[in-house]
Amino acid sequence: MKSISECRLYGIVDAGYVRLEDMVMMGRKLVEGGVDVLQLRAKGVELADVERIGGELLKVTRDGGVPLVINDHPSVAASVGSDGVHVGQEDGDLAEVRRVVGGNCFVGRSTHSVAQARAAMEEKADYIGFGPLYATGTKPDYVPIGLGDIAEVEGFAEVPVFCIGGVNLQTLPEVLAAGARRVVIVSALLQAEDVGRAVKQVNEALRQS
Ligand code: TZP
Ligand code: MG
Repeated sequence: MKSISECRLYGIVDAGYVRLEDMVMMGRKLVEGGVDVLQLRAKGVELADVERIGGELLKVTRDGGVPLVINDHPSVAASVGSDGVHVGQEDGDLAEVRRVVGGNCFVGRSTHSVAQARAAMEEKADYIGFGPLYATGTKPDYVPIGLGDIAEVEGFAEVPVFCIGGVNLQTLPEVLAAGARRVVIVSALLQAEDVGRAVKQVNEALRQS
């Protein structure tokens, strides 16, 4: 299976865009298209459903040789046996998250500023998300941080940095030019007419950078 440092394109199956009954099919499209790592993000969904869908997605990601990350719920990550867990700024300290998920599960942290990215290095996150770069309907309450701090964060980060928020085929060139090496793309993949083709186009652009 790919290690998180080998990953450049991070896809998310997000219940804000995908009906629960379609989550596994969408995960399969993303993985077969070629995302390097897949997250299950299911805000407001019953934990039992997150656990069930997570278990089904784990088979999909295992078949594809990519890690599965569960967002927000360390206990579900532990019960599903996912490869990673992702937590936000409000989700407690990483030592507690690690206590719940155990030593074989990597832990990612959302960061929204240079200071938060530095703090995530100190608390030994295994990777960080950095954004939202642009305003995005996927996380509507957050102020976009722009592209200006990407190079600085890439400069000091000792772990993979996944730039996130409003990344799509149109914005990707300037995101990469600003110093990004890895991206998370949510709506632009989930809403694509042909999801697999959209993933391949992004991977092509990433390869050229
Ligand atoms: N965290 C920061 S921005 C964001 C998250 C989960 C949403 C990114 O979604 P999109 O649709 O790729 O802008
Ligand atoms: Mg969270």
